[in-house]
Amino acid sequence: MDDDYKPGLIGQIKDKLINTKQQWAKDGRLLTGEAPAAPGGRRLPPGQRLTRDWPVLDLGVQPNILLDKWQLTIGGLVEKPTKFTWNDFLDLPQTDTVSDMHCVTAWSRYDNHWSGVLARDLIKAVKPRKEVKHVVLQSYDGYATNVTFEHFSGPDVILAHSWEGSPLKREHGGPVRMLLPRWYLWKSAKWVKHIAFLDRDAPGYWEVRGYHNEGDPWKEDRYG
Ligand SMILES: Nc1nc2c(c(=O)[nH]1)N[C@H]1C(S)=C(S)[C@@H](COP(=O)(O)O)O[C@H]1N2
Ligand SMILES: [Mo]
Repeated sequence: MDDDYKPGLIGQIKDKLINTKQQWAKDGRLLTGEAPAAPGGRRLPPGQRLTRDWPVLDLGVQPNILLDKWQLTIGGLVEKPTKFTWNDFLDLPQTDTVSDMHCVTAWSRYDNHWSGVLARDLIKAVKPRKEVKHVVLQSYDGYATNVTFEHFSGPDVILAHSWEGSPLKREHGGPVRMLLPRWYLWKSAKWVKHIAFLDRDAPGYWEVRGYHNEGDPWKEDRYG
């Protein structure tokens, strides 16, 4: 973690919101105890409600990264550590996906259209070594989250720069955010800056504050 939680940023973080979420984690708020969905069954995971708008959730800092300053660096156990500029990023294969979002605060939003670079295409470009088991996503606001390499390699995992045909808005993580649609949305780092491929796990911002390490909405992996 190169520059986690800089003091200057910490000062701006909405402590109240964070404390509330941590308290929810402690209390086990929103857990229904329902069983995981049967295969081929429902679309709305247990305890979730559908929303048509798109709430904004973050640590209270929405970094403004100009495209000519934007960089995505890839490090850790890879054959080709890489620094992508905006143009380099657009030179990678571009793909459109459609997926649902499930936030641990209990809203879900269906049929989001994303455009960007599939994690699979990024993996092809940087070639992780075979010891790699975990991935850490680090963001311009000091946020970090961890996923297994298996999760990161899913066919629907995308580094998105557009939503519904328009550039992703700053409040939703533009210029580029991750989308890991099979996991609660806290795994989908906004303003992604650095991706590290590791042979060990490294729990991120919410994972060390009471959230589950995995975050499967079908198993209600809300808090861990
Ligand atoms: N960089 C960064 N990414 C982040 C967060 C954050 O605070 N910083 N919050 C996470 C959480 S808890 C959620 S629910 C989603 C919210 O994404 P949205 O604001 O686009 O709905 O972003 C996730 N990614
Ligand atoms: Mo969240």
